[in-house]
Amino acid sequence: MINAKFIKSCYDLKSLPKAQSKEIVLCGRSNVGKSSFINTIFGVKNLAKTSSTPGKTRSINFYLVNDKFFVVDLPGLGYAKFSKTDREKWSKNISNYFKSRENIALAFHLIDSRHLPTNIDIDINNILSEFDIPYIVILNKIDKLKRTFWNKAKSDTLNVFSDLSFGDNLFLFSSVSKVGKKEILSILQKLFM
Ligand SMILES: Nc1nc2c(ncn2[C@@H]2O[C@H](COP(=O)(O)OP(=O)(O)OP(=O)(O)O)[C@@H](O)[C@H]2O)c(=O)[nH]1
Ligand SMILES: [Mg+2]
Repeated sequence: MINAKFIKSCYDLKSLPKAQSKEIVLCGRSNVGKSSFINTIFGVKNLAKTSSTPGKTRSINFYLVNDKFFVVDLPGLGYAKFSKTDREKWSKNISNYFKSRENIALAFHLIDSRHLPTNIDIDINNILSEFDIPYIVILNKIDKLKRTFWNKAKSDTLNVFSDLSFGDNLFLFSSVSKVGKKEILSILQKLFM
């Protein structure tokens, strides 16, 4: 049984909770499905707030799973309707978060499986690599892609991020069809449960 509860929302890095538990982090472009991923993986419908309008998550949100580890929902990067100042502030916040938080055990970088990785995805990958954060790339919303395109989505991603290996640190996922849920839960189980 998984027990997940909301801990707090932080609007700046000064108010982050004490780093007393390991944490896993959800990052990626705005609207790629980070909050939905949390709800799907932990089986709680509205644990993390989702929205069809991009830019829903505007704070760093902490959840505690099984009283053991934090799950962190980051705001999406690159939402065009935010002011440039806001986008730059959050981009900096997120970079500083990865730089300063020593208890990060794993990051899930969600990428939209329907498109090639964008410049924002490349920026995120650079941040994770720069600060030596172990990460897994999730090709999300795979329910929107016909099966005949699944291999192409994988190989397009591998062409951009050549260090990835499918089934190890690259997975297909969907919060709608639940593809990939079993595999991700098994990774978390090995890490924490
Ligand atoms: N078809 C499909 N839609 C999804 C999936 N995951 C999320 N969505 C939809 O995509 C939209 C955005 O989902 P969120 O989970 O709020 O995305 P987010 O990455 O947290 O967005 P921000 O907080 O704005 O950065 C919502 O309409 C979701 O229902 C998926 O796997 N498949
Ligand atoms: Mg969100």
